[in-house]
Amino acid sequence: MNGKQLTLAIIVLFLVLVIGFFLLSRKPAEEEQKVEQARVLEPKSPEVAEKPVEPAPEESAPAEPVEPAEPVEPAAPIVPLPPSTAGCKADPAPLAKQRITAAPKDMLYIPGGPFSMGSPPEAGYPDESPVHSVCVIGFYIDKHEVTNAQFKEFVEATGYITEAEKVASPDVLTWRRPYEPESDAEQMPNYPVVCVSWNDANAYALWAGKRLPTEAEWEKAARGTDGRMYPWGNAAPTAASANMADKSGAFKWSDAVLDDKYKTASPVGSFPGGRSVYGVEDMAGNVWEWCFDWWNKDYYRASPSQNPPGPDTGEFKVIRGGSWFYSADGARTTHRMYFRPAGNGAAIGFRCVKDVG
Ligand SMILES: [Ca+2]
Ligand SMILES: [Ca+2]
Repeated sequence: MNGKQLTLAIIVLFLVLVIGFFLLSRKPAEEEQKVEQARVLEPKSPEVAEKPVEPAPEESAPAEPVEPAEPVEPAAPIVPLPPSTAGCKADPAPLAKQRITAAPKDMLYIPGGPFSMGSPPEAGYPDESPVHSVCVIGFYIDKHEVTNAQFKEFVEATGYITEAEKVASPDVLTWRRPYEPESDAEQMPNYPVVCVSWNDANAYALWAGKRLPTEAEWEKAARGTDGRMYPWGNAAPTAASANMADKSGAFKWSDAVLDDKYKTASPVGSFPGGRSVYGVEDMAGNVWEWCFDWWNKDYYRASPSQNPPGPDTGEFKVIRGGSWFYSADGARTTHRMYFRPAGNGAAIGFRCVKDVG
């Protein structure tokens, strides 16, 4: 081989190496798409819908929960507004009627009086027992879960930054991009706000002149006074009842027959067939709802019979009602789930209540 041939061979070899490196380093578009979808839709654990006897919070986490490891700055202390501790008695009918008529915009009146809280051991998990009579003072509750449009109003008025937004990562889902980094809450004004922590929800409630519902208030608004299993009654859920993990979502625990048409959340009030007896919407499904109370599995064994405010302290806050990411079991009115107050997820939102007078 002469000098010219050697030079030519070196050049050819160099080109082969460059082209080979380029081809190997290029990831097919289809593969990239699969990785992205998996990150968004697959839960941390396939057991999410199989609530254990002693629920394990980490395994029961809705989609993509985020617990900020290092907030950029410490959150300003926000003191939660406690529920009323005044005496409780059933509303006289004329009073209830008057308050129903006088309800604030987009809120419904839940009459004061006793109701049956919890479920018997054979019908629920241990933390739902025992069934006990609880009296709550009449209160107003949001007809719908708080929406993106409402939360945006709060953020624009106060400059509030949610806990998820304080995590400096473009991959973290926030209320502004709730289901995947490309999703845009601006385009979904009537959807429930999600990826908000208990602290964020509480801050919104105070700004709105409201508060988060106690578990007892939430359960009464969902269940009424006749001990029903679901907001609409005791009939098993149908595709018209609630947005749950159905065939649209195709999660491992999805109901393969139900077809509610929503893979993730739905605009609030999309399931009028699932209204509670008081007319409250989406108390079963769509998104879990933060409650005021700390969660304690034994709380029902010794809770006060009037306006129970939950334990004094705890590690987790209660969430209620199930979601688009959970089986129909979560939609039972007595089902109790819980999550860390600084955590959030694409299947957790909230609604507020307001005291009378
Ligand atoms: Ca669904
Ligand atoms: Ca809900």
